[in-house]
Amino acid sequence: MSNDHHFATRAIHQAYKPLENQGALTPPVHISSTYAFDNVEQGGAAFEGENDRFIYARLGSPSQQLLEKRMASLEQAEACLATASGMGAITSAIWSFVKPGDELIADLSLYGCTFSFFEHGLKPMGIKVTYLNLSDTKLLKQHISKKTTLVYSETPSNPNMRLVDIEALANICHQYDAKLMIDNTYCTPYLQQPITLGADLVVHSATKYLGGHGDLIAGFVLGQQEDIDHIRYFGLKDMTGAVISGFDVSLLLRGLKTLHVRVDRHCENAQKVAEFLDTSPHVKNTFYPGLPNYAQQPLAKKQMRQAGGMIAFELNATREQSAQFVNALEMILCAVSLGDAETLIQHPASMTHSTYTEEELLEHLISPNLIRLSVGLEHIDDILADLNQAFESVFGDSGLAISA
Ligand code: 3LM
Repeated sequence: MSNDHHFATRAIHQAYKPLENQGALTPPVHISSTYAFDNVEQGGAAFEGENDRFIYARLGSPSQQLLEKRMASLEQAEACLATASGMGAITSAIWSFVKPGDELIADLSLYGCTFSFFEHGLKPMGIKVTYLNLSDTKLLKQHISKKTTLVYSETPSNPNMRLVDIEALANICHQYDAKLMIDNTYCTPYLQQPITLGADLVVHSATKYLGGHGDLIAGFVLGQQEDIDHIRYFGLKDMTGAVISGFDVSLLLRGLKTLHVRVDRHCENAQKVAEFLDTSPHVKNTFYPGLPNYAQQPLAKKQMRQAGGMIAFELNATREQSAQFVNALEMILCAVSLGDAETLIQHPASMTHSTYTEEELLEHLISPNLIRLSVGLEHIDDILADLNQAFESVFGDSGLAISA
């Protein structure tokens, strides 16, 4: 199937023909750990890369290859590697390209375990990590040098919804032969395709919207064939061993089939929830790219197809009252992770971003009062009603009427 077909069609059909597989609509799941050869010569040739036979599941499997082809098509990337987790994707990719003495420049706001990997994995190995506010493209221009191997950012960032201009950053990176690596977990390729904007590598936690049902942990790295081969045969094979299981490949193929439909509804619900929060007298700030008062809305319109399903907000309240608000919710679940059918809420300073110290949270623009909401697929009236009753429970009144 060519890339002329629409996203939704490729998410369902790319790289698999039922009629060439005994009519099976759902592709078979390969769980074999090893693959047999006709003889030693054929096995030897496979190890030399002289034929395309599968060898051992740490290097890939037929069902993994199908998933990778489908995902590469959705991200408009030349190649893709599926991994056992988002952190498996991030660590396998970064370890493949940095060595002691190199510099990695990262945006100020990062998912907690990515930050922890930079602090406790890369820095002790002699890799310099510099954090900059990459929303201000000028800062990259001022700090990048020939020692910079990688520039790394999420957009929107977890948890505070800041954006970076992918195209502008890529142009600067390429003047210095540095690679731009974007974590596209929040958007998925349905809403944003960093490679088409000049990024060299894209990583995902597929645990989130791509799987979509909270029943798997997985990741992806995407980029040019040469880079992905290097990550597969070095970063993953020899360093992290973060191999995806055949069962998770199957669940992910299923998740991808409905990605566009689910994400459309996540965005529709999140827009209404963000508007509701933004008009509440109990909410100090609502960070959502779909709000007219969102500072980076022009950039959101330029590089994102819709505003996404994630919202961050701060209450006009103490940290204790913010926790009380989360605890007062009845249908909405207090849980980390995101992109599931269930609406999930959490307090980053206590949970996902507890890898940052109090000082680091402030330095990295993550307010200790911030609440993160992953808007799910329940009926919008029920989501708003639950938020409303939590406002009443903490503040004595909701401050407004619900209008979905
Ligand atoms: C979370 N995030 O709740 P896995 N990149 C981004 C992410 O949000 C995540 C990863 C990578 C959350 C997980 S916190 C204990 C739970 C932007 C994960 C890592 O290895 O698949 O979890 O992805 O924000």
